[in-house]
Amino acid sequence: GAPTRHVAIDLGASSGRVALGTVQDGWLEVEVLHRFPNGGVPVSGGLQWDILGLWREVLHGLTLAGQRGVVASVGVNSWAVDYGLLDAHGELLGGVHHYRSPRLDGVMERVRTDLGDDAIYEATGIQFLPFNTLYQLAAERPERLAEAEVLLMVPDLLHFWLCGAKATERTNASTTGLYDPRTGDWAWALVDAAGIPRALLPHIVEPGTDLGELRPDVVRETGLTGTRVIAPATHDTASAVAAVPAGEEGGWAYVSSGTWSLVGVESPRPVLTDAARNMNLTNEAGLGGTTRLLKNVMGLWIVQECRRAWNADFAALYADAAALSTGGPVFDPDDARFLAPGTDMPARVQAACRETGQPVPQTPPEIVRCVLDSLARRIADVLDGLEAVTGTPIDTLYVVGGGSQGDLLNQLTADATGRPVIAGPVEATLIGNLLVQARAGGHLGGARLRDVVRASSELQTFTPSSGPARAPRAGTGQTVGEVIP
Ligand code: ADP
Ligand code: LRH
Repeated sequence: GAPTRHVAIDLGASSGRVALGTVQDGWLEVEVLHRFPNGGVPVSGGLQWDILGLWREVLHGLTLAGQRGVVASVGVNSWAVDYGLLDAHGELLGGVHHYRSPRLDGVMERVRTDLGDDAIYEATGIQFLPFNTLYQLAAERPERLAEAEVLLMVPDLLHFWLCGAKATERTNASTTGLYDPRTGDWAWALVDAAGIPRALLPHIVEPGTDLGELRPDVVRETGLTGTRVIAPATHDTASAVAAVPAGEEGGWAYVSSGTWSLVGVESPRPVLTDAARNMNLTNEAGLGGTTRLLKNVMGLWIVQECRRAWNADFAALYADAAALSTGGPVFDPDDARFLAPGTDMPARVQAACRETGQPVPQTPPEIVRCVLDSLARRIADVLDGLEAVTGTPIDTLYVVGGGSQGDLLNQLTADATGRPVIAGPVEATLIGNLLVQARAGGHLGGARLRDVVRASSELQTFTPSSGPARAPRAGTGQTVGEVIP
């Protein structure tokens, strides 16, 4: 058939991009038109996103896309949990708070005590993380909530600015801690118990929903005409998981690697067992009614903040870190002390090693190596936990996202997990976003989404380098993950 063109806007916590995707005969070509930095803005003792600055970058990217010709559709995805509040006139009320804002200090603890952990987890199946939307709303000033007519998650807010629709797309709704993964609706009893006005929460729509046409002001600004706004899987991690280049073989897990390392499996249904809760696992919505059963691991955030502190040449740093010997100190990267921004991040890493009686990394390469070793170790532990919770062996690990460019972390992850790591695509989120739009427009034919990803991406495999790190699995009668060096 004739090629169609779609624009994906991917806003990550550390950077954003606008890309043009061309789809033809089960093949996707992606061209990134515009990249821009993103991050928290410290203001008035809090931390916010520069949402208007991001919107300006989006408009600029759309203008570049418009210069290339006809664009069938556009869709936005972003990081999860954060939102804007609109008043009755559709005006944004104040700013968009950052999920690492100190306004959340102590709030989750209070809400957990008030509502009870059982009630919260049974209703939502979401990992207890201090920034879930449930807790953020508890930190709102009552006046701001009273003035608000509707809450829109960040991608939904941008869709509203693009086309005027007020809807919440399902995958991102599922990150809020206000969503029931079994009913697929808001967790109304919990919403009521938390004192959140029901009317704040818009109706939930599926990924692939046509939200309408561009508003006249956006058409004027960008030069795009005839372009539809189609919701992708608006949670960046959902789009990334949709673009994991796995076949139909089963037995695989993924790491969506960027600011966070989202480590999980795709499950046909939510898992809200005691085992899942004890592991503090998240059940987020994926494409086609699947569940992303995963865990938030602190991720490359720790390295990003070290980098900010040092202002160093990172290629050289990684090379020096790779030359260090194995068996160095490791710490728990999910310790809450690493959540907040700060140029004292290297000191926090050192303190964590010191407190556990290990050698304290001193130089930047030693510290980076220590962080990567710790992430790899943590990913391995989460995989073992996921196997135990689901009863399904994990033989292969797919790593997608910006972090999949890090050869050192990929190799350390293969070594720590004892599984082959298949790295790429780097722009999985953009790809997932584009393919959902293309499919919604009827431009993918019957092609399986992940087959298109595989056909269109270059992947790299990392093999565990030392002996069989894992024991033979009971019951399967075979050794899995054994690698001949
Ligand atoms: P997010 O969507 O959370 O902003 P990305 O998926 O864009 O994150 O990934 C950004 C991360 O990718 C950075 O923190 C950086 O550590 C990592 N990264 C990017 N390029 C490289 C590279 N060449 N080598 C190693 N890591 C890289
Ligand atoms: C990754 C991500 C992750 C969320 C976090 C807030 O960008 O969306 O899935 O938990 O940001």
